[in-house]
Order: sequence, then structure tokens, then C-alpha cells
Amino acid sequence: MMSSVRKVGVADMTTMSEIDEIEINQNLNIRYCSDIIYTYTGSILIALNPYKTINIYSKEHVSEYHRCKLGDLSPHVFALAEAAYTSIVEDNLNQACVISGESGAGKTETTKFILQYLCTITSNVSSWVQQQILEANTILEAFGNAKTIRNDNSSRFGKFMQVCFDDHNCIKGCVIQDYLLEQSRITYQSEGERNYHIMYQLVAQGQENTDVAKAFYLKPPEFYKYLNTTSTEQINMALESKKFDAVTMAFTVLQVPQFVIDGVFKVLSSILWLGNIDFMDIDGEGCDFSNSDQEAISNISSLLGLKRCDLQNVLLIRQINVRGNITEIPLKIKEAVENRHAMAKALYSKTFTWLVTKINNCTNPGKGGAKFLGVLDIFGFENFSQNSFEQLCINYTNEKLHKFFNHYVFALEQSIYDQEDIIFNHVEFTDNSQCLEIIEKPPRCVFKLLTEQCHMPKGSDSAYLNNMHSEFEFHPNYIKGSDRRHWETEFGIKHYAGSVIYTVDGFVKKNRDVQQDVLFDYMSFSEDIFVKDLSKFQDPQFVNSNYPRGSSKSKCTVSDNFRSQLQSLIDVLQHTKTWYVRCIKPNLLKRPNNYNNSLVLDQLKYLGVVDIIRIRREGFPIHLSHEDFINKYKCLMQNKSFEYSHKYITDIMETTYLTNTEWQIGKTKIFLRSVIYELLEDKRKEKIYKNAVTIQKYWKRFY
Ligand code: AD9
Ligand code: MG
Repeated sequence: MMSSVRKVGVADMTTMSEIDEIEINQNLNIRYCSDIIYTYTGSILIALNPYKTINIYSKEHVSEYHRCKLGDLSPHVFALAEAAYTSIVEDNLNQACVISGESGAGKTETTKFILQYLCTITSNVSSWVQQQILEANTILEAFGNAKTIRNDNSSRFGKFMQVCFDDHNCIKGCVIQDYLLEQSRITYQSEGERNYHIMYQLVAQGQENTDVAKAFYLKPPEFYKYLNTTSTEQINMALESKKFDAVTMAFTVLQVPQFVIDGVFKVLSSILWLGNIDFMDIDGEGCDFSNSDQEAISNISSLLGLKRCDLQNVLLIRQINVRGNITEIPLKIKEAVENRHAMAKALYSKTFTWLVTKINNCTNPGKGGAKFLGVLDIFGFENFSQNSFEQLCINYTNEKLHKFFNHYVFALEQSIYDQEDIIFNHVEFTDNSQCLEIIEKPPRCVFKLLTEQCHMPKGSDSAYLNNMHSEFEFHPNYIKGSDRRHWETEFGIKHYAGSVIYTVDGFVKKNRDVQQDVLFDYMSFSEDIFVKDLSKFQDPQFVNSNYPRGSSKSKCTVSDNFRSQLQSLIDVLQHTKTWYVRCIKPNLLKRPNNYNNSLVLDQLKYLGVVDIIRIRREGFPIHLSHEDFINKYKCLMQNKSFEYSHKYITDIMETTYLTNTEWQIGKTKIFLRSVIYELLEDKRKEKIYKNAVTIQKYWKRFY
């Protein structure tokens, strides 16, 4: 027995007596070495990324976990999905699975396993909806995932997928909410990283099929400046083209008509061509296209169904509206280059939002309050050598979720004590409210000051930073920069997971929503039906009607929108029964069988696993059933016949001479602090040892 425990470690770490971060890390390591990647901390699931295929996700495994209670079988993401589903059926409550972890930890894979599980156990009835939900993921991954240094299939957006159930608890539909697609990737990728998968898939398909190449004006991948082909390894054309087929298939399952699918690909191809335009300076005042750009201009206008002169206008000239009078100002070369990138980003992000809306329209559960199980797959805490606006939004998300999680863990522990009717003083947890306030609490906070700057015609990063320094200089969560030399370029926030220094360069620009009104106005006269449709498309959740159109205040900033999205998410989560999956990345090499202790420890800290343990330790960390307690410690009561009674339990406790502040008898469980538990254990082991010696002596007499 002992050896098998040693080999597979402990399945639920809240049953461990030595409950500190080192023990936890060791336990996870032992399990990982035996390919056991799942472990519970109470009802929280810890999932280690194996970076290899483990045969635990088959249909047989689904059947095995179906109708089993959490904890009956070995820990598994299926067990968690089953528990959440059962709670929908039995308690009639909405559920949410919050999946967190750093990039490459396995969040998206976990999300897919949960969806796979739900679709399989409910598949007898309406398998068409299930198919559509799974295919929606294929499309979102193609358009929203990319290769990064940390993850070959990194999601560059957050998502909350609400799978909806009807009165018979069958899947009825699905609603997807997306968060903050990374836009910079469309026009620039760092060394070793790529643009969104779909770009390579489309170009590869053009290489495999000349009709496709002709229809969408496609060239080989190395032709395009936006594809960063020089720094990445060879693109596997056959594989990318196969994935392209899977995407078109997914579009078909989602009932997107062929002309619309073609429209989407035309927009993608036009983005790639935009990246190839070279501007020429004219006298330092305006600019023009170089001769070689004629092909690009002509292809983009065909692809988007625009008049060539309109396209030229939008690429070379800025229109300014002064009290109803339109003035045209030629763009300087630097501005034209930037403006072209902004057009590419606007086209892509609008297409992405359009896709999400299209998917939602298709998988819409229809009218009537449906119960749902939401799965949140959202970016984890980030702290790079250079951090920008994106990291601030990501870390803000994590602060928000952490606060929610703290309350959950605390409330969970508290509810066990309440259920068991035991007296217990409140335990404190690391409260991150102050950090959240500095970021989001009006009227003066990090986001509000930024928005204020974005609404000023001459708003700048440096003015923003000055305002921040004078406003928050003495705030306990504020840092003026990594050191005195960087006070003019940086600010820092002390997050719950550690301090992060942000470089202010680009904050104001990134927070101003990428508006390309003139381009979209021209596109509304496009000959292509999809392009026309896209130009008029408005993300329904961000239509702000409080201000007149065109006024600078009507343009909500990126952080305003994100903040309200996040608040709605928290509001939804607050009304659900929440389950947590903490995904952990065992190494930075994306390799199997490689466990980096300190890397895991860092993640255990900021995923709150260490906090859960601390909260338990401050309370009563060891919970044993009455029966288990008596069976374990009756050996300490040699001269007394045992009985299952409170009196007998109290007698055992009294052998330690410790006061009853160290232990409590609940309705079904005994609650112990470590001090008394360790004493009891020492006494028990001593007893066992003495008995063993006595037996040895006894046998020695005969041999
Ligand atoms: V990111 O924040 O989107 O960059 P994720 O989503 O946390 O990140 P992802 O789920 O994409 O990570 O996992 C990264 C890779 O790890 C996957 O592409 C798989 O190759 C690998 N992985 C993750 N989980 C499993 C698993 N349970 N079994 C096998 C896995 N491989
Ligand atoms: Mg992901």
C-alpha cells in the first residue's frame, strides 16, 4: 500500500498532513513522473501539461466518468465536467469552469476536453448542435491562434463559451464572448513567432490549388511582409492546406454560404497585400506608391470591390472634418505606413468579431432562459522583460479573477465549517482590492487617466505618465519605474502575483480604438456583398449611443470596453456555481517528461494554490471522518474498548494534553490543526514501533 502511494502520490492534496508548497510540488512531480497529470486540491483541479499524448480521453474514458461522483475515480477533467453537469441537472444551477494558467499551460486543450465530454454524454439527441459547437472552435483557433515562443498554438484572445441546455438537459446551443484579440500580430511578429494560423493556411491552399490562387490573388508565403517567413522554420504547405480544408468544412457546418466564405478570404488576402505596399516620400510633405505597388493596389481594390481612386485616397490622404467642412491633408510617409498597418488591423479585427457574431447567430440557443455551463479560457498573468498596454489589460483580468477566486476559496472553507457546525474565527487572505482600485476605480485610476489622455487631441504617453506619477506616487501598489533613470518612460504596479514594470510607449495609441471610418465608408459601396456587410457591422455590445456620432467622446476606448466586458463576466460568474482548473506548465521547452521545480512553484503561487493551502492552515487543515479518526488513533487508548462516540474522540485528544482550540468535532468530521495532528501521529508511530519491537522479541525467543 505504502509503495503504491509513494508511486502515484496523493490524489487530493487537501488530505495531506504536510501541506506546504514544497510538499505540494513534490507530490505533483511524483504524479507527473507516472504520467498522472491531474490532481485535486479539494474540488479545484490542477492539470499539468504532459506535452505528449496520454490515452485518457477516449470515449471509454468518457463513459467511465459519466455518472461518477467527483473523487470516486482518479482526478480528471472529465470528473469536473461531470460534476458541473450533474449540478445543472440536480441543482438546476448555472455553472462556470474557470481555467487559468500561463501561456502554454494547457487551458485551450482543457476547454476542448470539457466540450468533448459534454458533447459526448449528451450526443444521442441533437448531434448537429454539438458538431457546430466543436467546429466553432476550429474556426476560432484558425483565426485567433498563432505560434508564439511560448506556445505553438497560442490563443491570442480570451473566450467565455456558454454551453446552453434545454429542459431535458440536452445541449441546446452555445454563446461565445471573446476578449481582446491581439492586433499587433497582424502586422508584426517577433523573432520565432507567426501571424494568425489562417493566413498561412490560405496561402498554402493557394500553392496547392491554382484556382484558389487566382481567385484570391495569392502568392507564395515568402512574398508577404506580414508573414515573417524568414525567421520561422519552413512552412509545411501540405499540412496547412489540410487545415484550410478543415476550416472551410467548419464554415459549412456553421451554414456560412460559399460567397461569404470567399468574402472572408478576400479580406484576408487584401490584408496581406496591404502589408506589401511601399510608400515613396514626396518632398517631406506627402507620399505616393512606388511603381512596384501598382499590382498591390489593383489587387486590393479588386479583392475588396473598391474603386481604385477610393483606395488610393484612403491610403494617401487624411480627411479632417472641421465643423462640417472636409479638409484633405496628404499623409507623410511615416503616417501613411502607420495608417496602412491600422487599416490591416481594423480589417482583421472586424472580421474576427464578425465571425464570433456569425457563430453566435448560428449556435444561438433561441429564446427562453436556458441553463448553461460556461467555460472561461483566458490569458494568464504576464510579466515579460518589456510590458505594454496588452500586459496591463491581461494582468488586470487576473487581478479581477483572483479577487473572485479568493472569495470563492474562502467561502468554500467557511461553508464546510458552517455545515459541520464548528466554531471558527475568520481567516484573512491576501486581499488585492487596493491593487484593483488603483487600476479601475473612478474617478482617478490608471485606466481613467489613460482614457482622459486619449480624449485630448494632443494626448501623449509622456503626459499620461506625468499624471500617473503625480497622482499615485504614494500609493502602496504604485512604482515610479524600475529605477530613477526610467521614471520618464515607465511605471509599475505591485500585482498580487508580483510587481510588473510597464513601458508607457504606445499606451495612448493602443487605447484609442482603431477607427478606420473612411475605409469602412468606402467599403459600404463595395461590389462584394460580404465586404459591404462587414463595413456596416458593429459589435453589438459596444454601440455607444450616449454621444453624437463623430464626437471624440463617442469613441469608447479599448480599456473602457474591456473593463465593462470584464465586469459583465464577473457578474455572470457571481451567479454560477464555479469550478476551477489551474493549468501548470512543467517546463519552458515544450517537452514531455521534464519537470522544472522552481517554474512550477512560481505558478502554484500565482494560481492561488499556495493561498488555498495557507487558508486551510490558518483554519483546521486536517479533516478526517469520525470513523477514520477513531480507527487510526484507537491504538493510543490501549486499556479501553473503543466505541464510536464523541466521548471516545475527546479521550483520544486528551492524551496529547493540548487544549480544544487545536481541534473541533464536527457533525461528520474531525477538524485538526497541524500541531495536534503531528503529536497524534508521533504517538501513533511510536506505538506501532513499540508493538513491532515487542513482536520481534517474542519471535526471537523461538528462533
Ligand atoms: V495560451 O495562453 O493560449 O498561449 P494554453 O491555451 O494554456 O496557452 P494550450 O492548451 O494551447 O495552452 O496547450 C499548449 C500545448 O500543450 C498544446 O498545443 C498541446 O500540444 C499541449 N497540451 C496541453 N494540454 C495537453 C494534454 N492534456 N495532453 C496532451 C497537451 N498535450
Ligand atoms: Mg490557449
